[in-house]
Amino acid sequence: SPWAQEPKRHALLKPASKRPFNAEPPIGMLADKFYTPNELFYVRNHLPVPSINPDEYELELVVELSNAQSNRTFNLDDIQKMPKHTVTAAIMCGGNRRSEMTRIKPVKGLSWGPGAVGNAKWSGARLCDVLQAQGVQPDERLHVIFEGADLDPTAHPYGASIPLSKALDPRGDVVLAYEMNDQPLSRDHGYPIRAIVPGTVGARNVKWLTRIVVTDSESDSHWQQNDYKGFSPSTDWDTVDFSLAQAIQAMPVTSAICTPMPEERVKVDKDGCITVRGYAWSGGGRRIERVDLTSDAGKTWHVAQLEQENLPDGRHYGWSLWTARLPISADQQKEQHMEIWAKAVDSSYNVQPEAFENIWNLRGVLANAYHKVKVKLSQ
Ligand code: MTE
Ligand code: MO
Repeated sequence: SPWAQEPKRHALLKPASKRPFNAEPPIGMLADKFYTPNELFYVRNHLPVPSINPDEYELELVVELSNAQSNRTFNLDDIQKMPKHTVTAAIMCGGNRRSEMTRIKPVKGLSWGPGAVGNAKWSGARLCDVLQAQGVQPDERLHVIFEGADLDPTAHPYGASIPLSKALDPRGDVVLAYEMNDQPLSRDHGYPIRAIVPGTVGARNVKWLTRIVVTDSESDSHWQQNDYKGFSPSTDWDTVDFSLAQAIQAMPVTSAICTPMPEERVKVDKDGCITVRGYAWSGGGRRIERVDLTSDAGKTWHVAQLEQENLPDGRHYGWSLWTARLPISADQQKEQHMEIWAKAVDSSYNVQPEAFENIWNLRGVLANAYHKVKVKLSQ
């Protein structure tokens, strides 16, 4: 059975599906640490986890230009001997928070809560160094295809691609990573090497990387062509034409409340406030500028305190954790229940949409409306 070699997983990872293994950590723990502990980092596998012997591991690089083709093979040592680059990046699944979108109308996809995201420090060789050493020059028409060692039943590997301009940009911080939070990658997260494409949807961060192709077309894989794309709320399975939509690359701004959790009973403190914590993130290296919270459906907003790296905008790939103290009125305390809303604003002043109705799409991706959590109050 292809499932006989699956790794052991942490008991707190709650599976959305077991084969392939897909799981997110308890939301209440997600904002506890700026760097998500490796064993609690969400796992999104489309296929069985490949078992790779590091001594036999090979990474093939193919450069296909109109006038020339070159091939080169690297082993693990070759990659680890190159200058080591470390970048903090949140990885988020394109379907993160899908379960909230499903409440509007059913969608196809794993029912993710807000935990299909994690933040880590990734170390490895920079893809721009590898490509430059092979003489690859900037060209807006080209793409970089990544293939994994995980194969579907027809022996096709998991694959995805990114524009060459992102791969060659030294500020793009794309790395062939062999470490996650200073530890060797675990099998679930891509051992021995995965592509880390900061600011870009999780699907392009290909694990168990075995092949890189620089060429003039995007990956022809299912996941690049017929999945991870956005559509109008009126597009349905009878009318959808995947060839007309752009593959998701940079993700839109989003945030989520991690504590309190839905339906949790929260104690109002002696100053008449409750404390709310969560995360916020935007794709494309856009820093989070602000997170706003309301407990009265937007009549009054309270600005959260941010915990984030001090990095220039455009190259700010990690998430921001935030904490807010929300004053609770006497009326709310009497009613004993209320709803908290969170919305984030990024450095381009992009802001989350208020509701899911107008961003609903049949695959349930890009689910970034305000996060709304109902809680109960106690004295
Ligand atoms: N890479 C391979 N080879 N196979 C996969 O199934 N899943 C992708 C991406 N890379 C996938 C892959 C998707 S959709 C996501 S969201 C991220 O890996 C999840 O990364 P993680 O499991 O390390 O959190
Ligand atoms: Mo994903």
